[in-house]
Amino acid sequence: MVLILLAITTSIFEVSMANKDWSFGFNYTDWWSRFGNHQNKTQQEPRKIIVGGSEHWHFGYNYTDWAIKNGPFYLNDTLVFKYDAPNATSFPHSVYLFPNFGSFLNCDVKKAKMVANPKQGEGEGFEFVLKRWQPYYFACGERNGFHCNNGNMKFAVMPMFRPFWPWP
Ligand SMILES: *[C@@H]1O[C@H](CO)[C@@H](O)[C@H](O)[C@H]1NC(C)=O
Ligand SMILES: *[C@@H]1O[C@H](CO)[C@@H](O)[C@H](O)[C@H]1NC(C)=O
Ligand SMILES: *[C@@H]1O[C@H](CO)[C@@H](O)[C@H](O)[C@H]1NC(C)=O
Ligand SMILES: *[C@@H]1O[C@H](CO)[C@@H](O)[C@H](O)[C@H]1NC(C)=O
Ligand SMILES: *[C@@H]1O[C@H](CO)[C@@H](O)[C@H](O)[C@H]1NC(C)=O
Ligand SMILES: [Cu+2]
Repeated sequence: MVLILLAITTSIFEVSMANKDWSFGFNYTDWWSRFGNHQNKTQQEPRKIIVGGSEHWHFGYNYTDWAIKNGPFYLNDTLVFKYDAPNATSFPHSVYLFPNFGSFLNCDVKKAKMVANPKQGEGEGFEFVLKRWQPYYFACGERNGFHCNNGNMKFAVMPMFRPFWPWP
């Protein structure tokens, strides 16, 4: 998470350095057009986001990359995890939450809490609402961390407050 924040901060810094207007004070119009929330009012309702998009929740997709490209996520947004129930030829998946960054980094599934079992991803999928202002560390808990470690089935989310000022 710290690394992600650092990367974002760095990229903002680089863009701002490239913009010479900034040396003459803060241009709010310009700032907004670059970094502001461009969603209009109808889009400021909480969103429902399918984790992985059309890839759904499976082994081998880079969910960290997905989370960076599809973020930021906001409070009360819903993440939807879609995965088929296991059958004779497919492996099960699940959704676990790690209590802290360390166990997330190491895919220490024993310390994690299961929030959806291998059957709950069927059909419309398992819905998880980002209710609290805290980092969430998601992963698949199957095969004692193998899917998390080797299958990239993990990502972190820090929901943000929606901007409360109106923008026409
Ligand atoms: C601020 O930025 C906008 C958009 O780039 C530009 O149109 C405007 O002239 C700038 N205002 C000032 C005071 O530099
Ligand atoms: C807001 O965004 C939605 C979806 O993109 C669009 O259908 C709608 O026309 C937009 N409304 C305004 C006022 O721009
Ligand atoms: C997944 O994507 C992230 C961010 O783009 C990247 O840093 C990381 O190396 C990727 N992981 C793998 C295993 O490709
Ligand atoms: C999220 O939803 C709850 C319950 O609907 C509501 O009380 C709360 O104010 C909402 N929080 C935000 C930041 O929108
Ligand atoms: C098992 O599940 C996979 C993935 O959901 C599916 O593609 C496959 O057809 C299923 N196989 C059987 C025998 O049901
Ligand atoms: Cu899995």
